[in-house]
Amino acid sequence: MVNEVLKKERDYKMTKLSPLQIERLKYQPKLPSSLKGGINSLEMVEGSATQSVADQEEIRNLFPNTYGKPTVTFKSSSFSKSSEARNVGVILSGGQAPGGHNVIAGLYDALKNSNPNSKLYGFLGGPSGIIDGKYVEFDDEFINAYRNTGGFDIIGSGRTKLETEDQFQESLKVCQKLGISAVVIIGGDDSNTNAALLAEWFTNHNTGIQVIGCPKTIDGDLKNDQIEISFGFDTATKTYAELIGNIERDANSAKKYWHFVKIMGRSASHVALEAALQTQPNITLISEEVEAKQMSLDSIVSYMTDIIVKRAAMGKNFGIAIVPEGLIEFIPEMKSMIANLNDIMAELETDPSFMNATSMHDKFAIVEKRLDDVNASVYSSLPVGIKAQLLADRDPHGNVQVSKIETEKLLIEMISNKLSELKSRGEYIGKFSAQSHFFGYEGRCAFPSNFDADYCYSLGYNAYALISNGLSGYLSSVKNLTASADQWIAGGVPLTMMMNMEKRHGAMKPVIKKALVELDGPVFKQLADNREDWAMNDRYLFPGAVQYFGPSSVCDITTVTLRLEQSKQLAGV
Ligand code: FBP
Repeated sequence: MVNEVLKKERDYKMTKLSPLQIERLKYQPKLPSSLKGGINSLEMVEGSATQSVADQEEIRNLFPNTYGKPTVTFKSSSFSKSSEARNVGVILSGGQAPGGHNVIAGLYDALKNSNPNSKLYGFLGGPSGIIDGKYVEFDDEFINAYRNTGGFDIIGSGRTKLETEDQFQESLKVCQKLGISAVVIIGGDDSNTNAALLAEWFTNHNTGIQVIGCPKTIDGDLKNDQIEISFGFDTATKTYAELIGNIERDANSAKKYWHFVKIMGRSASHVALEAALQTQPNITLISEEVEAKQMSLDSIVSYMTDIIVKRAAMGKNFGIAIVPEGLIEFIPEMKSMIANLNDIMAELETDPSFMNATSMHDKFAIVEKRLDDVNASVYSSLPVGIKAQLLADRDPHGNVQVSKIETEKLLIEMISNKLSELKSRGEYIGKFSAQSHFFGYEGRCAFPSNFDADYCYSLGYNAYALISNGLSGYLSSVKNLTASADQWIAGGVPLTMMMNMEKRHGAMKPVIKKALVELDGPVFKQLADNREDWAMNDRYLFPGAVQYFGPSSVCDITTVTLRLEQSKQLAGV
């Protein structure tokens, strides 16, 4: 039945393809040369044993079977082995990111290349699909309809956290019913934490089922020495940069608005930083810098107001300000208040007086009573809308849903108040008229850029190489990404290598460590070295739309972030 519904949906879509879709379906993604000979002609080379990035003893104790394994790389071999048919399941997990369909296409092609009788099952609606036994079986026609397309609609996604004994038992039953001996989880840091837990459980229970992760997230925060970039970051940042460039041109034409653009990326500011380097706006806030400099909300507002007033004195009553989505969590007084609030919310979720409170004001009062004194006064000083947004449900991993907090509007309101104050003291403030934007969902399902199409296909293909070499608890890794695709290096990195202990839902849990913007790194330095110039002089850049056909210099370029990070590594800095 489920298959039938999906089939009908797909068949309808196939009759309504746009000219671009028709051409993109024909695009053949590039593979690293080591994988081009096929799955059965690969040699696996082991690196040295690994350890977790922090909290080694706790992580080792929690993952006794999968901890400490070596990194691996693949090289092509002239010896070709035969492979038995296998059944594999795949899950799309967390927020959408351009290229997810190509990971599945790469995995499918590798599986069939290895043995045409192998089967690939897609679990529906994210990790809950493997628990509830909701799945589809892919065939050529199904996969071909989604090659090089954006979105996760091939099987849908979800944010269920796989962590309980019951969930693992149910997953095992479903895998055994379908004869599945390996599961691929395509997700970000939290979803790959799920993958690590499931891998450990399956190994510990001698199930013979392997688990492999693939690094997905537009946020760009799942990266380290082994993972150069998460997929989707390239396309999403290019999409936001196109939109910001368009807004810059509009602002520079009409010269009457300040545009405040909040940009997705959750905690880390990689997306905001990359979009800023591509477009050179007047103001770019970076959450990690705000935290390092211990900037209060008031000092951020003063910094921005100062630029607005100076530009007004030059006759420029317009500009662009970029605000990273997670800013609020990095402002010291807010961070402390949110941490306190998260612990309280974990208790209040089961407290009838809070859950049944009919007015928001009653909820605010309950929360303020429970918060520590300082945190209560920070919370109560916020506008009502922001206070309510901070009480919205946590995601299943216990994170505040920063996409729901309108920081850009909070800043506009506070800057307007500060400007009124200055005006009342007789200072010249020009005219301040602001527009707010939030770019996030617009970029998550765009057609994958050529880079993401190639990278994702390679990640999926490589995931099966890891499976066929008997590995579990590994993340598919493809490196050397600023070189041409044939020189990319395919391999795997143990998931436990990226883990540390963090507080979630009020308790310490093993999680994959998020990569935040490095303030001493070349990417942030590029912004820091130029922002004074960009603030006063309009140095706007207009990157335009992602291009799929045309010269390689236009179609195959990677992000500024990746280029700068790679040049640092090449220089051995
Ligand atoms: P993940 O890739 O980490 O799952 O999140 C991506 C993301 O787009 C974040 O940037 C954003 O904060 C969040 O998802 C929004 O979540 P939702 O789609 O549930 O609104």
